[in-house]
Formats: sequence, structure tokens, C-alpha cells
Amino acid sequence: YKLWLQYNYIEDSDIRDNYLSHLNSVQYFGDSETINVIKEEISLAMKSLFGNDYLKNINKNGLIIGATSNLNTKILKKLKNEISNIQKDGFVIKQVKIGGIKQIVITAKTDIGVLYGTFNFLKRLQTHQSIDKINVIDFPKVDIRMLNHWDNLDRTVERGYSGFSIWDWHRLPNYIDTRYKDYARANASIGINGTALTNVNSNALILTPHYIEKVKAIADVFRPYGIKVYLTARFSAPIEIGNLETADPLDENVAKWWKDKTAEIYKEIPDFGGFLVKANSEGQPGPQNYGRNHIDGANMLADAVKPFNGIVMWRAFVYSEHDPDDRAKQAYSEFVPYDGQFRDNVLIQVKNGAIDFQPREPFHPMFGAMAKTNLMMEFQITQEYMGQGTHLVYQPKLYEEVLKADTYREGKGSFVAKVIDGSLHNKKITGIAGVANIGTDINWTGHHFLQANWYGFGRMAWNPYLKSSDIAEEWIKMTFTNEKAFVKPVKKMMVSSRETVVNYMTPYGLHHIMATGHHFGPGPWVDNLSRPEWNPVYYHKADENGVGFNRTNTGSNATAQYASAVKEIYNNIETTPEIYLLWFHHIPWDYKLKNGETLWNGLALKYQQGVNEVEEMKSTWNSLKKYIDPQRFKEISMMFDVQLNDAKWWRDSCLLYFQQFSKKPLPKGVEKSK
Ligand code: GCW
Repeated sequence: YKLWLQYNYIEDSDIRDNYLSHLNSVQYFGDSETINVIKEEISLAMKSLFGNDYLKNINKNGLIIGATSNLNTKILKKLKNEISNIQKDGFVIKQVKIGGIKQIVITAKTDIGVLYGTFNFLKRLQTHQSIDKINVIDFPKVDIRMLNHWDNLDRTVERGYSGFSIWDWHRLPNYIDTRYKDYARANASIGINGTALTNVNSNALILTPHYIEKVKAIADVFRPYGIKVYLTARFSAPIEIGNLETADPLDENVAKWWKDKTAEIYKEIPDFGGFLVKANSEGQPGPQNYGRNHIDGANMLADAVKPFNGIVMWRAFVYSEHDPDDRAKQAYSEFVPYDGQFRDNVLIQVKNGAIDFQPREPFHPMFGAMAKTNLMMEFQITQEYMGQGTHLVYQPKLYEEVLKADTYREGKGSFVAKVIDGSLHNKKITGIAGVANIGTDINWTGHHFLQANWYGFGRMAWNPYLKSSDIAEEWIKMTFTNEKAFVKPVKKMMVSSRETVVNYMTPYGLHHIMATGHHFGPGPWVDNLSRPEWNPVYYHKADENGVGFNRTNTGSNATAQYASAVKEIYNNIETTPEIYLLWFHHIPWDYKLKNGETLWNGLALKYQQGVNEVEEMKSTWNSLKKYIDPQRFKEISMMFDVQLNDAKWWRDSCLLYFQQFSKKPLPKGVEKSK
């Protein structure tokens, strides 16, 4: 339940004594709700890390915590250089000598920055890093770092696999579940500063006074932790809850209705973040219902929130049956021509890939393609297409792969990360969102290891250039133990787990072959759904001649949506990385892979490799029993049983299905379940 804020007692007395020699006292400067929560956190952490031996003597080495505006000039003088380098909600942690006493100063321009600095400092203690002569300066590289909850008002969670929604609408606003505070602590500890409480397939009721009051109660809990609340705006709300006959964005009454509604929300929640909108996508209402376009819709809402410094996050996840040629192309075609026409408080929110949160997708061609539009990333933390809440898949590895991809939009080195932090085109507002995997389960995320995906998302939102393996290591130490013999194998297992799921589900660029609706197990055979682009056969196109989706210039030409350097790489089968082979090319079963195997054999071997890797994870885990508590050990161990079964199911059924086209035997080494 405590996530990565376990603050395990430091058993090693050398480490403990060394820390304690620096931590005889703590002095706080400033007076705000945020400073109060910092005090609470420090006291909780210290007691837990050190037992009763902490913070005894005020005249010895200690901690000084407070924003620069509240520190005295003596301290400020010592930190002049560092302070001038603090950006945004960034912070400095530095040891200085004042009156012969060594003080570790945690400071920032804002109290929220001080909170971030405090959590950073506590992380160092949790992970047993040295604080001798500590000198750290850090700041968030992205402005909006938020979670998107796909939580419905009846507490079901769309694509949620860890119980029900933690927002207890029935008992709000008067009953404040302690979870809200723990949620805020956890998020603030990784730098998350926003949360959209409700599902993008939204219910307009959330915008009625009855619910606004409840949202306000949540916002009040989150405020000291620097977390702003956002809501999803159902485009047809003016009709559904406003008694208007239309939701046409160019209708004056509609625009006025949104302005009034927005003012009503801000009256209760003065720091309300703004709206997240899914429009004209998967049946959700939107401006196109009235013959208008995305600009009309987004700008109308942007004008409503503008006086309050609010923003609109307008999703680019659009596709329809009317473009049967290639679903992957639609978002780019619908949005890129509008570049430069959105208001400056609109962000277009783009999923990491052009289809839908697959185990692996090439980066979305919209990244880097809209130089004059704020554009933010949407990752999925919940595992809709990756075994849901039961498979250990460490997703920051996927995030890293996408962020590191080179769009070549401004020449070599135009990484997706530079689009997201705004540096590629000097963007006004930058953002990154993750679809939350949080629910009422005691461990929050269903599977203990999936807490790491929430953690890792937050860390990479703070700094999209971080290495996912480093993040895994700090998470393991904070969540379980610093014991090397545990950390090393677990880190290895986490870091390779993403490739493993690709191997047993969708190797070599296969995608969207999950069973219909729930997207859990395999379903490559499904061919009877009403819309072509819902059927897995649409994506793999397997027949006797081969398999894969030809998106090159001889096929759907989706490759033309990339910068020319990237387009050329993907158009040519020789230069296409094999991880994307079947994403971009339709190729014969006996095509020779780089390792000399035929495509059919290679595919079968990958499925087998995926199964073998889950076996290895399971046995690694079983060998680590002595390092952790029996309950977490057992629960995780049972999850590996589920994952292994599922991996075999994927291997067996996909190979059996594709074999009817390849008409070839399974290569040596590939097993079949009985
Ligand atoms: O991934 C798909 C999901 C839908 C989801 C949609 C979206 C919220 O299957 O459940 O709806 O994407 O992102 O809008």
C-alpha cells in the first residue's frame, strides 16, 4: 500500500550513523499548506528510516528547508549561483557551512519546488546514496505532467485492472478517503502535477454543481502537493445538462454556456487545470457533428478557460470506418493541416503510436510534424494490450524507446523527447499524460510490479531523457530492499520484460491481434466485426503469400507521413528495423531474416523465446524469496503463473492460426502445450 514511499528502516549502522551525523536538526522556513505537508513527510520518513534516533540536537549539522524568498541572507549568499540556476519548480539541495555547522539546504523558488526537493532528498536516503557534500540541482523539463484516469462516475474504470475507481463520488464531498492524500504524496514524490479525474469517454454529469462540489473536495486535498485537477468535457454537455438544442461550437449560446460553466468551476476551484476532450472519436460527440472541425471545437473551449489560465487538451486519437485504407494515417491527416491554427492554450494530445497502445509501435508521425502547435504525449500506464493487470511488463522501457526515437523533422537528433519538452520547436506549453493503472486494490495497481509503471511514468514526465533502467533500480530499492543480491536480478528482469511481452504477443511488428473488446488474449482470427479496422485480420493481413501490413509507398503509403529520412528507412525493407518489419511490410513466409531464419521460423522462435523468458522471470523470482515479505512474494509468484500460462496461450494459438497460411512445420525448439 505504501508504494515506493516505504521508508524502510536503515539496518546498516554505518550508513545510518553517517546519515544521522548530518541530520541532527531540521529547520523550516515559510508558512503554507505545502510547508506543512513537507513537515509531515519529513517526520514520517525520519521516524521510519531511523527509528527514534533522529533530529535531536538543534546546534549540530542539520537540514534547512524553505523557499528562497523565506531564507535569510546568510544562507542565500552561500547558494547564490545555484539559486540563479533554478528553473520553474526546480530545486537545489546543497550542503553549506553556516557558523561552523554543516547544513543541508533544500530550497526552490516555490514551496512546491521545495516539496520536490524534499522528496528527492528522501529518495537518496531510501536508496542509500551518499549525502556527504551533497550538491544537486534539478528541474522538471515538461510543464504538465499528468495522469489521465479513465474512471467513470459509477466507479468502474475503463481498461482498469486493479479494482474500482478510487474516487468515491458517493461519499464525497464530506468523506475524504485517506487514499486521496496518499495518492497526492505518491504523485508529488515523482513530480506529477496534474490529474484528469474522469474518463475521456465522458459523462457530462461531472460538470453539474452536484459533482463540482465533490471535485472541489478532491482538489483541496491535492493543492498542497502541487497537483491540479482537470476534468473531461463531453462535447454535447450543453445539450445534456444545459438544455440547449445544439452543441455547435460556433453557436453563440453554446460558447456562452461553456464560458459560464467554466467560470462556475473556477469559482469553486480557482486553480482548476482545464479540460481534456475526446471528440469525434469512437462515437464520442464533437464539432464534426455540426460540420465544424477540431479547431472550432478546441478553440471555443480554449477561449472559455483562457481568462483563468486554463488549458484544453484535445486528443488526436481519431479514426473511423470511412477511411478503410489505413487507420494509422487518420490522425495525421486530420490534424497536421491545422498546424498553427489552435489557440496557444490548446495542447493536442497524441498517443505514442498511430494505432493504439500496442506492445510495440513505431512513434506517431505527428511528433515533430506540427511546429506551430503545442503537442503532448499520451502514454498508457494501464496495460490494456499487455496482459492487463496480471503480466509483469516494465513500461518505462517502452516510453524510453519512443522518447528516444528520432523524428528527423529538424534533421538528425530531432528526438521525440525534444518534441515533448518543447525544445525542438520552442513550444509555449509542454505536457505528457499517462493513462493511470490505479484502482482500489490494496496495492493500488493490481500487480505489485505495475506500481513501477506509475513511478517510471512520473520520472520520465519530469525528465524524458532519463534511463528506464536507472529508474527501475531506484524503484526496486525504495519499494523492496537495497540488498544487491535482490536489486540486480530484479532490475534485469524488469528491464527485459517489455521485450518479452512483445515476443510472446506481437513479434516482428505484428499488432492489434488481441481478442476483441477486452483485448486480453490472442484473437488474430477475428474477422466478423462490423467495422473493418476493428478486426485483427485487417492488421496482419496473413494469407498464403505472407503476412504484414504494407504501409510503404507501394501500399497504404503511411510512411509518407514521416520526415523523408524516416520515410526512406521504412519504405525499404532492408533498412526497416526488424522490430517493425510486419508493421510496414507484407512479406512471404520464407523471407530471410537477418539471423538467417525464414520469417515463419523466426516468428515461431520469437513466440517460444517469449515463453522461455517468462519461465526465467518466474524462476528468478522464486530464488529471491528470502529477501522480501512472504505476502508480496507469494502474490507476485502467483502472477507469474498467470503470465506463463498466458504466454503459452499466445504462442500456441498464434502459431496454430498463422500455420494454416504458412503451411510449414514448427521449427526445432518450439514447444506446444498439451
Ligand atoms: O485504447 C482504446 C480503448 C478505449 C479507449 C480509447 C481511447 C477510453 O480500447 O477503451 O477509450 O482507446 O483512448 O479513447
